[in-house]
Amino acid sequence: MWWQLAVWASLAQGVVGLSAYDYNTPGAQQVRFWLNDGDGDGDVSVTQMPFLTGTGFATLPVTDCFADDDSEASRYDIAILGAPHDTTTTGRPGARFGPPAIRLGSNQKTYGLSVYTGRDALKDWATVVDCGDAKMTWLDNRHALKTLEHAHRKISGRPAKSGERSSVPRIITLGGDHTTTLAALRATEKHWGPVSVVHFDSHIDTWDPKQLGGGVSDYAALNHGTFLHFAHEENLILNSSIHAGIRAQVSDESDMRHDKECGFHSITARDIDFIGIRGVIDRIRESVKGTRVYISVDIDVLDPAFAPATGTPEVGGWSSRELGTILAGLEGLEIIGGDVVEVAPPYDNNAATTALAAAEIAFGLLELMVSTPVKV
Ligand SMILES: [Mn+2]
Repeated sequence: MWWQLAVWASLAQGVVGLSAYDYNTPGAQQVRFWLNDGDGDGDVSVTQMPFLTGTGFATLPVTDCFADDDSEASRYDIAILGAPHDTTTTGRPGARFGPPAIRLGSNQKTYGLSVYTGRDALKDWATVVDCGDAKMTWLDNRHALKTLEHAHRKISGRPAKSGERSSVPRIITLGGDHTTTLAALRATEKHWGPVSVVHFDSHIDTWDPKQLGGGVSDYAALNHGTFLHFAHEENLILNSSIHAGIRAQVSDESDMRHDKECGFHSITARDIDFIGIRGVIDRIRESVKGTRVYISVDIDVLDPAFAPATGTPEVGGWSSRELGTILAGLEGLEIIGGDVVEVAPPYDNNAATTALAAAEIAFGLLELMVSTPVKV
């Protein structure tokens, strides 16, 4: 029958069309699928598959940065360090499990070439390593924070690999509750002096210890809501510091007054609706102009829709794309250290949404550090 012929002809045409069609590059020759294409086990490589290798951040090799070795071969420019600590949190604990979760979330970052900047932060001038975690005890938070500070000092205590571009290795810390930032700031002060802190957070974290925690003891005074008060008291930070993404309630106006005394400007979460991402970037750059910068990102700056697994979540935050664009807008600042903190994996979902966001942010910090080398 003529209609049967027509059906067969169109089917045949479809099959021929399919085999010749490359949906990315119309007209290109079809390339044969490589799987099973070869002569057997000779094609199997134990080193080439880059995904899910279960090693360091972005599948970097985990390096022993604590050995007494400052030989040429042991040097690096940028180090990832885990700070598994959550005994100074006022809300839901669990951030002690943050570092391994963020590393797992970073497996997709093996291929480092950014479609936005055209730069591959893992293969640029900087030698980047993952130092594993600081060995912080969960039974004494003062001892734990001292350990973290010493880990920072040890890691940044050897000359940087690329001496012509950077003198001191810079560290990106994976938290851990936010008190871990105080240990990092104490260590950076030794090399860089007081710095501006760009503090992405839904909370101000400058609370007077008498206000947050009720001043019941000196031990209780230092926590993840007061560490910036202590950073100010210890002259670790400059009054050009700035919060970004603030939205959590405070107890009374004295909290905001005290926040100003600690040297902070402020951008609220809702400001982005009026001044836009460009406005947020401009305000941050204006605030820290001419100073060295430490960028601290509390994952709770993101809306719980993007980062549910955190100690003290606050509704109405920024999206992970908005934060990524804001971070990228800080390129060119002299960033001497940074962190992503308050990732508490027990509250994450099966897709590990929070850990993925944290890995994205940590990689964003790495890109900024690679974009702008800093010398003491
Ligand atoms: Mn915080």
